[in-house]
Amino acid sequence: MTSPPRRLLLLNGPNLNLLGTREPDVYGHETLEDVEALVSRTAAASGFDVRALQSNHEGVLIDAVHAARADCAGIVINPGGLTHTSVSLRDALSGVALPVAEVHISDVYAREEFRHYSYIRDIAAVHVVGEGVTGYARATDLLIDIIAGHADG
Ligand code: CA2
Repeated sequence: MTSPPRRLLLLNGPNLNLLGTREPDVYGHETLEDVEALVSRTAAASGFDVRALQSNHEGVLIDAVHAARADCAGIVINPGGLTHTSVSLRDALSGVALPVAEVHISDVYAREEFRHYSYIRDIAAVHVVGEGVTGYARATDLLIDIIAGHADG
């Protein structure tokens, strides 16, 4: 049997390109570039590389999930507002059958009720919420543990 590719897909959904430019009280001061560098550094420490994509378009994110089937071992995703609305993104993630780590910078459970429900949560192997941008690093490590067979959730 061939071993899984040592690559992760990092996906950030709508509006996360605005990180570090507005609402620092909710999302902090770090930029999307900082997030991508953090995840790349974290993954590299375990010998993984990272393909990073941010999009404001649901279909672009879905296409990236489909493409990950070919050459990625897992997906770290902050789906942004699509978390709470998108059956199609959920279907894509469950369709490719790669382990998924769902990350939210803010504590969605301490915010408006419409942010409490996630279409992704029950299909994600890892769920990290409310730890700020550093939550991406913990989610990456947990996902790599699962890929490497060192943990089961
Ligand atoms: O806490 C998170 O990471 C969220 O996924 C962020 C989404 C929100 O819809 C989710 O409920 C929780 C929103 C991303 C918007 O990002 C911005 C960043 C800076 C300024 C404005 C928006």
